[in-house]
Amino acid sequence: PYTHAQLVEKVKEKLDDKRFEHCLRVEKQAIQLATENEVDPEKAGIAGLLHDYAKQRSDHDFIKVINEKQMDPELLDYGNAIWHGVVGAEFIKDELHIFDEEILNAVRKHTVGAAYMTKLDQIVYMADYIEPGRDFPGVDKARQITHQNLEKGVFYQTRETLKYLIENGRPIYPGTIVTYNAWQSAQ
Ligand code: DGI
Ligand code: FE
Ligand code: FE
Ligand code: FE
Repeated sequence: PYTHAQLVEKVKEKLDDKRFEHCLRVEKQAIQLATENEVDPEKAGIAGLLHDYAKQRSDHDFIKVINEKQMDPELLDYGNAIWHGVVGAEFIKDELHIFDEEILNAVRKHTVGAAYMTKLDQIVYMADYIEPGRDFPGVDKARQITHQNLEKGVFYQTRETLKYLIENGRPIYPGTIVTYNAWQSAQ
């Protein structure tokens, strides 16, 4: 297996500086949230470091993996925003030889969430949203809610993301709506 330092190098190789630095901040934020929520901070850190590993792959690369691995063809109706997590985990397996399904699932769910999310899934989802480099209206509220109650943070992010997508006329991946409905009771 690759050492932590080698994984950092691999991530750096595949991303521009801005995106790479975001990944380092998500790693740190995930470790902090893991500590607050009694989750294995090492797993959370690795998942945070790797979550956007595939973010700068071409559409062609993603489409090839979706077809070759016979993933849900409905994925083809979306784009990089959805693919880099759901499909991106396949690049992490194939190129970085990480086979821990808890880590891979946290990467898969980091953009869209899911009806069922482990604490680790929730941590990576929220760390990506509240890492200190994020600056959007509502981010401080998101930070406050998340540190107080991780599950409330999940619902808050899902709701805000849906509002943002609708206001901007963007397509909604059905999984995003599934997440929103499933997490109602957390609010
Ligand atoms: O990769 P990051 O920029 O760090 O963050 P992310 O993976 O959470 O989100 C990537 C983008 O995906 C972000 O601009 C919001 C967008 N997104 C999330 N859910 C959906 C979505 N875009 C579409 N079209 N549909 C969704 O359901
Ligand atoms: Fe992402
Ligand atoms: Fe996210
Ligand atoms: Fe990210």
